[in-house]
Amino acid sequence: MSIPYGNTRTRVAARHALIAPDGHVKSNVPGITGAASVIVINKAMGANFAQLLLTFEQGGAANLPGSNVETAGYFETGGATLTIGGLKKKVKAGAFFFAPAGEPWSVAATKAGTRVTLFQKRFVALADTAMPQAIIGDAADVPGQPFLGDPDARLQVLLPDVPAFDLAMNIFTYQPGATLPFVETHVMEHGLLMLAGQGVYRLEDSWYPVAAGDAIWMAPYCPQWFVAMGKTPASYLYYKDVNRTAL
Ligand code: UGY
Ligand code: MN
Repeated sequence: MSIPYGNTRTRVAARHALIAPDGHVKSNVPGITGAASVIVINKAMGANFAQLLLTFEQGGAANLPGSNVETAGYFETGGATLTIGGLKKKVKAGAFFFAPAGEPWSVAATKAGTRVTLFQKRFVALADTAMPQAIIGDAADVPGQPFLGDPDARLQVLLPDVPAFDLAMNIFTYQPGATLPFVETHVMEHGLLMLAGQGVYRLEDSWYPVAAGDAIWMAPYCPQWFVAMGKTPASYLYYKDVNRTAL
């Protein structure tokens, strides 16, 4: 979308935000080299997690130490060598991973233009439950299930939906005209990246045209709805906190 000078589709409200890519500004993120790193969402916005967009040069790297932060990541384009603790794999576009809290992880030998989205949160342990394990997978191997019975709105749940995990990372793909079946209002928070296509996102009482490259933050209880528009399917990657007690 071409935007006249002095305008942007970006909106940052108290309980939701739309971040269009025209406004991105890089940060230096400790441990990440040879990359343009954008902290798209974090606690400064009001969120309880961080969403980063890393665009690597050839031979870029990320070296993150083990800490109380866990990371879920998705390779939108490019490729690299990914290591999480004892797991090591060459990955390409469509790869995803989960690095548990306490586990160091790294990305090395990135191809030029490799784009990776990271979701990071502080892990909340669950009593009598083992730590979640490291994962490296390929979204192409994860079947899309009809969402609440609609075959035109398909959900790929990338990480195990078990109590050990306190976050989820999913890909939602809509055929043109398909919608979220109702306006959701829920305790879970979302970070979202539009991967393909376009549509309209309702966030609280505002409706936003959105397209590939846009990011969205939805605070807990932000009413939300989406319709895919245009002639090609729309898809988005999103984060959600799950599986923990109400109090
Ligand atoms: O998982 C979800 O809450 C999902 N249905 N929300 C969304 O796509 N905005
Ligand atoms: Mn939702």
